[in-house]
Amino acid sequence: MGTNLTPGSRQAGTPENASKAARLRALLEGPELGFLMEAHDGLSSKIAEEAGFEALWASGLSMSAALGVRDSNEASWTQVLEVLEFMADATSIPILMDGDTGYGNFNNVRRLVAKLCQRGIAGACIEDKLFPKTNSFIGDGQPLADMDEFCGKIKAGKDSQTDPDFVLVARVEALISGWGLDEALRRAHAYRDAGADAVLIHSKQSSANEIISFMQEWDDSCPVVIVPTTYYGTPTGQFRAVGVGAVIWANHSIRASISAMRAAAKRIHDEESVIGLEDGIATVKDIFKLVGNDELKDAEDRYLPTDGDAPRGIVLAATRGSALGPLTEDRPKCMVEVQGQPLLRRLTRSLHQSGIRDVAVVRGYAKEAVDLPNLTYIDNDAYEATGEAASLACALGRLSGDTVIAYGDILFRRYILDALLETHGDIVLAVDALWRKRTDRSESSGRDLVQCSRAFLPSFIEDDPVLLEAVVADETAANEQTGEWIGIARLTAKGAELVKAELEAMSADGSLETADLATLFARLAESGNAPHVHYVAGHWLDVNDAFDLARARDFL
Ligand code: SPV
Ligand code: MG
Repeated sequence: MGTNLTPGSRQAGTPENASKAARLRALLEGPELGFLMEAHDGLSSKIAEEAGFEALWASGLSMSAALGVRDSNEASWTQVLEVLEFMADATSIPILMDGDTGYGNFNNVRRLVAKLCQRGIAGACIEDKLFPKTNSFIGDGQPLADMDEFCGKIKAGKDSQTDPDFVLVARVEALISGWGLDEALRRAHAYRDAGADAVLIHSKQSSANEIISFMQEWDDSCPVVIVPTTYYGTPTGQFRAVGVGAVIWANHSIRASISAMRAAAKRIHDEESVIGLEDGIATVKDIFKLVGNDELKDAEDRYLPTDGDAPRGIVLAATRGSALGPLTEDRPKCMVEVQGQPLLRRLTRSLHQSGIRDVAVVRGYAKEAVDLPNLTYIDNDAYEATGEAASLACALGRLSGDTVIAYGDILFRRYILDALLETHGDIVLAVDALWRKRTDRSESSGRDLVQCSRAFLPSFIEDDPVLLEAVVADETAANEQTGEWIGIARLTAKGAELVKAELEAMSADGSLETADLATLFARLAESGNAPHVHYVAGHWLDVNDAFDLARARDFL
């Protein structure tokens, strides 16, 4: 909606970028019977456009009713103008405004028309009755305006339009007031001669006879618009056959909504519950869709500051952690609680505290159990047969810009991440130099031992970058340059591109499925894009088994 025009459905000969007024004009003047659907606010306008209507009737009756007042000019013209503005903003189709009697004399019509043009309203319909108006279906014999005075209003309106295609429709109430066909035709001709772009001939009979008679006498010198509210039983084909220009379905949106709202309110009141209703009404998501929340999300991405360009987080949490036994029967280990909170909650809080608010979690095992709020979830449904590199590949779409990658089963002191975020290098791994102090590692722990270009010795000075050289196969192959990657990596935009390219290469050569992330980083080192190493000295842990869990409690 909004700017989503459907050119195919437009009246032939109207260019796609024509103004709304030009499109309303084409709809009235075109060879096909046109239809205008009543709308009374932004939402009903959107719904009418969604249904396929090419123009809207901003009904005075309906707009008044929606405001809870009578169709007797109780809402001021500027209040109506405000409603119209919402309607016009909400849609891309033209609006014909029900201008009642013009809110006063010729001078009021001048101002009304000028304002409508300013607000992008395509046309107005004014009727030859007296201010304050009375709805045509109330009583009999409503007084008509003096014909010449009304012609002056039409002239004044036409002289005031700033859009050359603005449509002024003159509504003839002679049949409503019981003056008969001749008076109706006399007035219709006079109004056309005064400059009206179309005439609306209104009737409150239950048959279309007087409308058909009018059409048979009409000389076709301008389009005729009708409102078959009371003679709704007449097949639409008959209106086509007699050359009607457009039909207004004048109040059906508000009437439909009254019935629906009344039934819903009564049921909720009587049942003291919404259970019975829920399946039959629009969803909240439907509301979001109608009002275009997706567009707002896109705009936020474009215009809102991105936390000072804070990195985005990717947490890999697809594995079960079977060494934790029954604790991970119904949840993966990232959701195992440590002192009353899931590990993942603690981890994401650490990320948040370091300014990383936009965090995606790659889930796999028991993914339904990973349901913490305010996180984006990505699923690795092949988690049983794949490793961490494959999980990261599931988040390929998120690998752009500054990024922090973390395993979902780690805890660390905040300064580690803060310091890592300060480092240089396109890919930087936090590596524990004191890895040998981590004793009692079980078989299941799968440590990421890595060999670095320089060791972290007592004399270590951070000058030249330390680079990752290789993955160390097992502890017996370790030397003094060995450290343990703690499961956190920081990437710049370029680093993210390098990682992405390597993941793609691994996918191509078949090694992606089972690889862990240390292997991915070692491959980058081999291909001349060695990740930098940022040494830390303890102050972190990962959780693989019950011992780790006990350590985690102490850690906190
Ligand atoms: C309206 O919809 O407000 C109209 C049409 O003016 S009718 O109610 O039929 O008069
Ligand atoms: Mg009206």
